[in-house]
This record gives sequence, C-alpha cells and structure tokens, in this order.
Amino acid sequence: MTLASTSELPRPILENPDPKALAAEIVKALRYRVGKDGSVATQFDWLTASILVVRDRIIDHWVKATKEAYDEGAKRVYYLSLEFLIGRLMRDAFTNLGMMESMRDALGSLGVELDVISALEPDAALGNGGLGRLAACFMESMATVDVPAHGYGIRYVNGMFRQEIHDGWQVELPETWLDHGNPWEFERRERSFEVGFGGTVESITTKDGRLERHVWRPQERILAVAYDTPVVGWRGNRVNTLRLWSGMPVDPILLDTFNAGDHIGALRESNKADALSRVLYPADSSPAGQELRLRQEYFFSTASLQDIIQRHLSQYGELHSLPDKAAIHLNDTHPAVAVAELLRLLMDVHGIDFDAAWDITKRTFAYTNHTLLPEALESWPVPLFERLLPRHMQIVYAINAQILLEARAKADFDGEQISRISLIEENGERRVRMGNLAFAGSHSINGVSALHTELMKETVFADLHQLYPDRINNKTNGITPRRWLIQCNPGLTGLIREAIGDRFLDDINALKDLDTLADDASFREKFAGVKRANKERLASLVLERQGIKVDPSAMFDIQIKRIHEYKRQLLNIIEAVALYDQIRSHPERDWMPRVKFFGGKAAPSYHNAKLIIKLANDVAKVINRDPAVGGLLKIVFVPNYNVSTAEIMMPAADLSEQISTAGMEASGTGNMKFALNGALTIGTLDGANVEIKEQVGDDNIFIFGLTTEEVAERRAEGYNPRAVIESSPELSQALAAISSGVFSPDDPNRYRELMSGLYDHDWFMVAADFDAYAAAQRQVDAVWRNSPEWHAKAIHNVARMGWFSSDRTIRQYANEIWNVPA
Ligand code: B1N
Repeated sequence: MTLASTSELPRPILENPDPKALAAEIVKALRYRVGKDGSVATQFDWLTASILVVRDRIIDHWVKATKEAYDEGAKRVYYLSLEFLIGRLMRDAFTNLGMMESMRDALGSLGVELDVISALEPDAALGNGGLGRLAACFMESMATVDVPAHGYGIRYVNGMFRQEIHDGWQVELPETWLDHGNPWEFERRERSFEVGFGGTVESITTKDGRLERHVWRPQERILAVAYDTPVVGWRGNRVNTLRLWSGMPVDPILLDTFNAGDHIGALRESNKADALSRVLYPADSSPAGQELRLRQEYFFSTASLQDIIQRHLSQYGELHSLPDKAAIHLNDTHPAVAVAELLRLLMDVHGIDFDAAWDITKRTFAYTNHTLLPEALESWPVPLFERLLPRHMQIVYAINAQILLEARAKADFDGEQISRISLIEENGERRVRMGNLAFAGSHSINGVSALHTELMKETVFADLHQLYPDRINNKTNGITPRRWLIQCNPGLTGLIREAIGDRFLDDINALKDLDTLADDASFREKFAGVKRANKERLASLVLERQGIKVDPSAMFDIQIKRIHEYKRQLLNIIEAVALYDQIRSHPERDWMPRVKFFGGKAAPSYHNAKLIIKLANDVAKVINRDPAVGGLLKIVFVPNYNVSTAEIMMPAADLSEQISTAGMEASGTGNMKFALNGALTIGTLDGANVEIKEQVGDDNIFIFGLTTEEVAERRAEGYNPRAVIESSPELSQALAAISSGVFSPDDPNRYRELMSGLYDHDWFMVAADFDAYAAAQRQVDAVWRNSPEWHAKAIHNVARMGWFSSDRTIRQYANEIWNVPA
C-alpha cells in the first residue's frame, strides 16, 4: 500500500551514508544472506535485505556498548515486562541512525520504494496498550540516555490479535508476525534455563537435625530459550538488548511413549512448552485469571533472574553485591512472583540465609503500579499457587510473617490494617495478593502520573504506605519523541527544524523556541499546511481500507485507545448522536464540519466493550448515509488500531479525546502523542491530563467534567443518574434514540441493556459529565471557527510538550530509583 506521504525531512538529520555504497550493501545482503538475485527478489526479500544492512551497523554499536558496560563494572537495569509493544523497527532504526534519506535513495536506485517495503514489516505487537507501549518507549529512551539495560519478556508467537470488523462487530484473528521470519532477532540457544512447575519441596537437615535448606523438586521441567533484539537509541548512542524467552521442551519427543504407540502423547511435553510462549493474553487493565497466565509470569521471571544471576556471578563471583550492580524493575505485578523466586534462588540455590536474602531482594527490586481498577489487581488462588509453585508458596508465607511482624511492631496498626497488608487475602477464597508482594519486596513503588500516585497512597496502598512511608514515589509517563514526532511526523519535524534549528533533536525542551512563533501568521500557515498534509494521508488510508471518503478540511476529532467503559467511548458516541440530532433540527446553524474517528480493540471476553464497537459502527452507518447531515458529521471506526496505525493517526488529529472518568486512567500516553503532534485536547482532569494542562496552559486545552473528588462525593451521596438524564433534554433524546433502535433497526433491542445500565447505575458517570462535555465541544467548535487562534493554540501545545519525553522519565527513574548515571 502506498500512501501520499508527507514531505520528508528537507535535509539529513545526521551524516547520511553514501547511497551508492548502501545500494551495493543491500544487493550483497540480498544475494548472500537472503539467497536471492535482484531479478527474482520479492518486496519481502528487499525488506529483509534492508533490515540486515541497518542491523549490521547496529551490531557494531551493540557489541561496543555491551563490552563497555562490562569493563566499567557498570550497574545494569533489568526491565521485566510481560509486554513490549514495539511495532515496526526498521524506520525507527533508520531515523535513529540518520540514514532514512540515504536508504530511500539507495533503494530507489534499485527500483524499490522504501515506503512500500516498510509498510510490509509486521508490527511486533507483543502488548495490549499503554503499558506495553510504555515499555517500548522506555527501552528506546534507556538506549538514548545511555543507561545499560536489558528488557526481559516473552517471545509470543501470536501477539495482540488482529481485529476485523464484520457487520460492525469485532472479530478476532490470530496475528502471525513471525510468518516471514524475523530478521531483527538472534536466537541464543546457549542461553537457556530450566523452568520448573509443580512437584514437592524437600527439607534437608543436617546430622544433628537442624534444617539446612529446602530443595524444590518440580514435577515438570521446561526450557526457556533466549531471543535477543538490539534496541538502538538516538544517533546510535547506545544499543541495549531486548531478551525475549521462548518455551522449549527438555525432551522434544517422549520416545518411549511414541514407541509404545501413543503418538500424540509423545508430544505432550513439547505442547506444554509451546503453550507458554504461544499467545499474549489480550486483556488490558483486567487480569486473566487462568493458570496459563501464572505459568507465563513465572516462566519469564525465573528465566530472567537466572540469567541476571549468572551474569552477575560470572563478573563478581558472589551475590551480596547484586543490589549495587543490578536494578530489577517490575512492570506492574505481572512479574511480581520474581520477588519470591529471587529469594528462593538466593536461599535454596546459593545458600544465603533469609534475612540477608530478603535485604538483597528489597534493595534490588522496584515496582511500577499502572492501575487502581480493583478488578485489575492481580491475585491468585492459594491452591493454584501452591500446586504450581509449592516452594514459592512457603516463601510467600515467610515474607508475610516478616511484614506482619513489622506491622505489629508499629503500635498504631489495627487488625483490619494488618489484614489489608497481608500477602494473603482471607475473605472468601484465600488468594495471594501480587500487588502486596511486589510492594513488600521493593524499595521503590511508583505511580505513573502525579494524580495516580496520590491516589495510590490514599487507596490500594494506604496501609502499606503508612507502614513504609518512604517507598511510594511518582514517575509521570513519557513517550519517545523519535518515534512519536521525528519518525511519524516528518513534515512537522522538517518545519520545526526550519524554524528553530536542530537543537530540539537532542534536547526536546528546545521545542519551547516555537512558542513565540504561535503569533507569526506565516509560520501558522505553514504549520496548518503540514497538518493538512497529514490529514490527507489519513483520509487516503481510510478511503483505501474502508472505502469511506472524508474531507481533510473538516476537524479530525480522534479517540484511539483500548475500548473500556472507564475510557468512556460511550460518552463520545452519545454526544455524536446528540449533535446529529441538533444538526437535523437546526440545519440553518453554522455547524463546523467534523469527522469523529474511533479506533481500538476490546478484550474478547468484554461484552460491553464489544457492544460499544458495534454501536460506534451502527451510529456511523446511519449518520454517514443521512443526506440531511450533508457531510457536517462523519463517523469512522478504524479497524485494527495498532502502533503503525497510531503513527498515521496521531499526526493527523486536530482534537484529542481524553475523556475517562476522573480518577480511573492512571496516566494515558496517547494524550501525550497527540499534543506533541499539535492536536488540542478535550479531556477530564484525569491521569497525565492534569500535568498536560499545567504544561500547555489552561488556554490551550479544553478541560471539562467532574474532578476525582467530585466523582467520589457524588458516588458517596448516592448518585442518581436517572434524575440527571431526565434533567438534560439533549441526553435523554440521544439515549432514547439509541435505546429504541434508531441505529439498530435490524435488532431494535440491541442497546436496551447498555442504555438502561446508564439509567440505573452509570458507574462511569457518563450522564453526570454529559452536559459539561457537550458544552466543551461547542467551545471547541467556537475556537475551531477562528483558525489562526486554533493553530496558535496547537503550536503552543507542540512547544510545551517536551517535558513528556520518555528521556525525562527515564532520567528520573535512573536518578531516583535505579541509582545509575543518566
Ligand atoms: O498503563 C499505561 C497508562 O498510561 C494507562 O493509564 C494504564 O491504563 C495502563 C493488566 C494492564 N494499566 N494496567 C494495564 C495491562 C495489561 C494487563 O494484563 C493491566 N495497563 C495499564 C502506562 O502506564
């Protein structure tokens, strides 16, 4: 697929290599490494050859960086994450090594189009949403600010599912990103570790009957094999490693079983190993409570720890210095079992006593919390935990005894507080609380925005915070400006370079120099021209993929993120219905044309989220076809929203929808991507929106709705949504229309329950915020009508978003949590 691409950079960012020499390298790689001649090569072959050429350059930096860290005895950061949503890697590598233009020319001279082959690279979609994408931005920023780091995760064969929309409904299809091989990765068979499950624990005693140590004898054993991908930072400064584990059977085939005629049974081990790294759980902000998930969590945690320990021992010969040389970061509670596993390895394998091992553990680990949603807090039934990880269960009890002792020693802790900090939940079914385990085992626990961190202290971790008041700290999320400005928005990057020079490429805060240009009419026009070109690119994508024609001069109003009730796509859709009603009733008014874009995946088991996708599509069908609307309002649901689609949509947005119920979105990072690319935000005072408002200024953002405190008050005083709805004619009409089947004539009752849910409980306060949201939207229209004013505000947004670079975030982690130079 070729898109009318926006103008590329006017001049190379770095010294570009000679295109002639590059072309020769590409041809050589094609011949000797892909094994093809130019005359028979497919577009995929050219892609592979191009990746191999840039990869060679990366490897030189990689070897150097790894060796330097070793020689200097530098402290390393280990980022444990069940998700890395990295997307495509080739353009990113070209950008960071400053060879985009040379590669374009080199390929061009061979009759190959860079844009065509780069669109063939599959997205590495090893994550669900913000949490996984944050891990990817962090990996790039750690390389950029020169922190020696390894990311550790799972090499899922099937990443995030591919979403198709059939008759308005989401259909999930497996994503097979490895089908054409993966030229970025290196299999490291020699780096493999055993992973055990089940079995028994033996206590070994000395002759005089003293307990010497515990030995876990697992019933199942599986191998974790490493696959390494180099992660290159800006200007190739440093290259770090993303190490993903793949499951392998210890015995690929049980020959005895096979020979006895049980051919399927002979593959039992192989299938079990396979299952571990087969598929990413497609649930965002909700735990997948199945046994396989706990197995995945333990699988990658133990493999990573064994690897870290082996590296440390080979360099330092003992483990007491581990906290000085290794900072292990837990990305949410998904790797929290690592706390118990490190203790086990230190005690049972390396003979360190509990007190010393516990001290090493706490000084080594740090943990980031990403959500307060009660249903998203991980906990595992004790019987399941005990069956899969019997030794870890004992260790969890030992840790629990330790922290309960510390809590009782604090005079002011009552029984209820004690029961809340316990690692074991006792009401009803007994469960292991992974958040409490991660907290207890870490010296630092951070939230991902200022508001979220305060709420952590007041809610889920209130008691643990009282017990350990120095541990909770804030690290507001960030995004890498390489991918989310320079690479995805070459038009804007070129304009900025022309206007303020290149300093911002290395110091993103230099974007501030744009501030004064907001008053410069000719700059504003150029800025508008870039936005227009980006909107044309999105318009042609939507035309090509979906056959929908949209007008690039209309306001592009975009909400792209996972579909979740707390994110309130429903509020946006209902407002669109109300607007539709208004346009039809008052066609004489001066309406500003808008296109509302939606995109996002619903967890396959999340009924209401799937219904919301269907509703967006149903509403789109009616509105888009109604001649009475005359193109003033269009709705587009973009299927299969992913990192690559985001790279096209972020630069094309005029308005960014960040409208979660206050207190529920921990941070958000899409909000940052939009604003950095010159969209204005309409949003609630939630997550990082609060800090975006502080940075861009109150005049350059549209804030509406209840605050976190007000949401809590309304709920406490017995919120009555029915009364609210009845007092808002616009809202009542919109809900009545949806409920009565105006948008679902084929099944008039389709949305009845979804709507009655709003009348009866409306947990997410859609009704309470509706009028304020609609009013804010009309204010958006008023500003949009004054185009110079709109663009001045947009320019202020770009100028003031530098603080949200993940380089800033990573420097804070480095200085305040990991204690490594950055
Ligand atoms: O993490 C992002 C934040 O910007 C978002 O606000 C937050 O919603 C997101 C279980 C999660 N929190 N929790 C998850 C993902 C997968 C899963 O299985 C929970 N994702 C977030 C980055 O901080």
